[in-house]
Amino acid sequence: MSNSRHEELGLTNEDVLKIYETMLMARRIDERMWLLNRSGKIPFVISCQGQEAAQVGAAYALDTEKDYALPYYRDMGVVLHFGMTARELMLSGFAKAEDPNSGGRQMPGHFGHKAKRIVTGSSPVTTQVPHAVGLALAGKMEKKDLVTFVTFGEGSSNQGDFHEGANFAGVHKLPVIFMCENNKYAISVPIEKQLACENVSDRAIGYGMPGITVDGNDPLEVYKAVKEAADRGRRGEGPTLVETVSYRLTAHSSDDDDRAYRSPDEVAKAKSLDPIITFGAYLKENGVMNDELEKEINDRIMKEVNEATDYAEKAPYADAESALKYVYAEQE
Ligand SMILES: Cc1ncc(C[n+]2csc(CCOP(=O)(O)OP(=O)(O)O)c2C)c(N)n1
Ligand SMILES: [Mg+2]
Repeated sequence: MSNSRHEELGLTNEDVLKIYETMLMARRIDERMWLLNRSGKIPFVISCQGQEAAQVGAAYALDTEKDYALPYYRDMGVVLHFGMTARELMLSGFAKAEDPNSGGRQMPGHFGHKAKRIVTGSSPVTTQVPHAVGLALAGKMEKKDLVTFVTFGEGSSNQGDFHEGANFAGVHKLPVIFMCENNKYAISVPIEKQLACENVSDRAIGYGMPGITVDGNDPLEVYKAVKEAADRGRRGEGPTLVETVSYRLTAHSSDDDDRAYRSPDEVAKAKSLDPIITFGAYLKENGVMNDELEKEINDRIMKEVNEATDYAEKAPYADAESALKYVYAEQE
């Protein structure tokens, strides 16, 4: 029997099951957050749905002990792979004191976890890009074996921060992986009205780095591209731009109504390529998962999501007195 695609990439059955589990965990947490938002329990959701394959496939190609992740707000799959837990994400959703991301000070989706090498970001889109470039420069100066992995949307690839960061990383051959999660929309603006070039990856040539566009619904394709980019970075050959093409399966956020600017037909068509379903089917076709194992995984994940929800709902809010902590220097 010939090797399956994941075996050709050097991945075991255990590896691909782990990728699937992390993708499914991200999806189930996200779905729960929408329910909590619609029932008035959490203030805001910004979804990863439709982008889990790109996120987890990419993160799986990195070294979580050495590399740094600079995620953007949809990257639940990335931060889960870097070790953030369902409980931590729910604490952030409920804005509770114990939330490691910001102690309940920030909106959900502003990921940050020092011990887990997840660098906190700001609300203005693309500010994480120059941060990733600076971190890679520091790593190079200190001769550390690390790459930085930064993500952003295709709309955000129009921001100056992307172009300045990419140029600097190209000139100085820094170990940065720029990953654009192209989900075809920037809020209500469709891709045709965002870019005059065909692919976001076409922009790489201007900054002296390779650019590649891959199917963002296929975690194995994304893994392969990011693995090659990480290897290049570690060899001192500089940055890479990877574009993953998928589709935003939900509205932009819990405050958006996407019926105003796209048709239900278009969304239904994209749902037929939902990576949770297509990667699940791949695992079954290749004898890695059967119906029984699929149910077992799903049940285990739902139990964890339920426990995380209960814990975070009951957890205390931050004390009012702590509101100015980290804003002003503390007196000795
Ligand atoms: C500098 C800046 N301008 C505008 C916004 C408001 N805003 C938040 S998300 C977003 C759309 C970004 O689209 P894209 O980069 O494609 O990412 P997606 O949300 O589609 O994943 C905008 C305009 C912002 N946060 N920061
Ligand atoms: Mg987008």
